[in-house]
Order: sequence, then structure tokens, then C-alpha cells
Amino acid sequence: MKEIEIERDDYVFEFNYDDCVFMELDFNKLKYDDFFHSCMYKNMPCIIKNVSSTWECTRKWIDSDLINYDHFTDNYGDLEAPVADCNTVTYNAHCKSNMSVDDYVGYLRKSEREKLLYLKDWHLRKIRPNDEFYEVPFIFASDWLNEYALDHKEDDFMFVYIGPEKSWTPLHADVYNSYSWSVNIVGKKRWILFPPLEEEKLKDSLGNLPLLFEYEMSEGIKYFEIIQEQGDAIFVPSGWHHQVVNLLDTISINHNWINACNLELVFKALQNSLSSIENEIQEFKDTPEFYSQCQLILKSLFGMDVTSFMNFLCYIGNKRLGQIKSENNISFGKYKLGKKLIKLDLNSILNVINIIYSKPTFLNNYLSPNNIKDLLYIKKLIVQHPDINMS
Ligand SMILES: O=C(O)CCC(=O)C(=O)O
Repeated sequence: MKEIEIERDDYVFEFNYDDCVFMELDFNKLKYDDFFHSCMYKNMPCIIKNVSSTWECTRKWIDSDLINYDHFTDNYGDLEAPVADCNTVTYNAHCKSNMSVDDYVGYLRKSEREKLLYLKDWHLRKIRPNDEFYEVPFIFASDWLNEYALDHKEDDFMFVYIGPEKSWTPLHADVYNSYSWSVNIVGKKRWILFPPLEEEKLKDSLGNLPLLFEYEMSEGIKYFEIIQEQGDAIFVPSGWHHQVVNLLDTISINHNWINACNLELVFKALQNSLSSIENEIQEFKDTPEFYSQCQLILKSLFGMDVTSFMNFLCYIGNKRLGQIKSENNISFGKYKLGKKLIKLDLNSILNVINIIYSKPTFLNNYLSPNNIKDLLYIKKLIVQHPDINMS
């Protein structure tokens, strides 16, 4: 079993986007520590070549360098999948509806396609858990978000995307301010990525982002334009806005994920979102429901509320505390988490607990007595554990 491990244990998280450069790495030569240092820990994007050559879907989903339509109708035809209409927009997003894979492939097969339909966010791995059509690359295996979803049998963050040439995804940052990775099984994509806060320069006077960044807007804006070829993975760091266009008929596999390296960024994004909501509805500040209403709005805008974040944090914290001594520390059924990585996980959790404790209003208004008890318990165990504290 492959172990994922960091070699050093003195990581200090600092992000400097002023002189960021876009890196290209080769999966066949890559060590976990290299990816960890150059990308995850610095929150910098990269392309990783040659990721999917051994995957079953690379053999089965491609026919003469194009999508193998028959494979999809024969194996998945009866399944339903969400499909976005790239020509129809409501509330700054594409209209989405469900379609059978048979009907969608029927649409793709046509030489003249009147519409521009993009099948996306399809939970095929969840629907077919025994169908091992791809492997999570080891560099992306420290993934608390999908670990939590799988352990709790909740909706996961692992998707298949199928889009014809010219289909596109509007400008956005990922759910919860998470990382994402995406591998092209077949086809080609153009990505435009913006370092955090560059997107502010694109907003209109009401604070709205455009659906798509156009090159005419590029004056004074820092961005990266990246072509992702077949077999390439792209790593999209936390809080980097991005937009994507399929340059050929393309299938990709995409995950969103959170781990020790971006936990603080996720928590800060949640807090920022909560502060904006509080400001937005401040005239109700003296009503007894104010904070519960803020939580409800947070859930709908950010995707998760404070309670869900605390449950997630405490679950991973307790699990890692148990894993420090045990051998029961397997990720995605095939990667063993190294001891230094587990220590790093616990230290990042301790760091966020300390941030929470430095904000008494947040603590008093949003945390339940049980949340507070759980956080204190985890903090005590981490601080007192002879093997954990890295500082
Ligand atoms: O491939 C696409 O169209 C969009 C993917 C994306 O935005 C992501 O994985 O974060």
C-alpha cells in the first residue's frame, strides 16, 4: 500500500501571489512532498502531466481519440445526470435539468447540435461504487471533504463532466473555498485562473462578477490562461476564481477537497461570508432569530453553516487522534496516511480552534454548548499529546 507522507514537519503557511508562476509537473516523477511544497502549501495552481494513462476509463471511454458513445449508452444509458444549458442563464448561472444518459449521448452523436448542453456534477462514482473507472491520484489523497462524505454516506464531491466543444463553465470560485482537481480523460480545456482578490477588479458597481471574463477586461488584471490536454490534471487552489471552456468534446473527472493546507482558508471564507450576511440584514440584529437566520442564509449561499463546519472539524479531529497510534488510517481504500501528515492534520485543526477561541462574538453567537465542549476536548488532547505538537 502506498504511503502518503510529508518529509519535513516545520511548515508555515504563507501565501504570496505577487510573483506566482504556473508550474508544469510530471506525474511519473512526482513525490508527495514536491506537490505539497510547490502547490498545496503555497496555494498555487499547476498542471500535472500523464495522470490517467493506467485508468480503466482511459481504455473504455475513448474510441479513436473521441468519446466512446456506445460505452456510455451500453453501461450507463438508463442513469440520469444533471445537464446545464450553456445558452440559457438565470440568476448568473446556467439553467440545469436532469436528462437520461441515453438522451444526452443521442444529443452528442448529432453532427449538427442546435443546443450547447454540458453534463456536469454527475456523481457516477457514488452511483456505481464498484465500478473502479479511475483512481484518486496519490497527490490528492489527503481529502477530508470526501472522507467525511463517504464515512457519513452523504453527497460527495466527486464528479464526471461531459461537454461538447465550446461548452463552458462560468467564472466562479469553488464550493466552500475548497481546492479542486480535474483530469481530462479525453479532449481539451482552456482554463483562466485568477489569483485571490484579482476577481475584485472584475466586479461591477453592484459587486457582481461577470459570467465570463473577456480579454478586453484584462488591463491591469493578473490571470493565467492554461490549456489542459488529455491525461493532464489541473490543481485549482482555494479561492482562485476560474472559468473553463471545452476546446474539443471532453470528459473530465473532478473532485473538490479540503485538507490541512486549506482548512484555515475555508474557515476564513466561511467567516467572511457570515460577516457579509450579518451586515446585509443588520436591521434585524436585535431580533431573537438573528443568528439562526444568518446561519440559514450562510447554508444557502456558502453551502455549509457553522454547525456543519464544526461537525466536520470535530469528526476529522477525533478520527486523526485515534489514528495517531493505530494502523487504521487508509484513504480512498488504497493510501496509508503517514504519521507526519496526521500530525499536520491535527495541528491545522488546533490552529483553527485557536482562531475560533480568539473570536468571542463568533463563539458565543454561533457555537452550541456541545460544539464548545467538543472543541475544548480536541484542543486538550492535541496540546497534551507528546507526539503531536509541531511548534
Ligand atoms: O471543467 C469545467 O467545466 C469546470 C470545472 C471546475 O470549475 C472545477 O473543477 O472547479
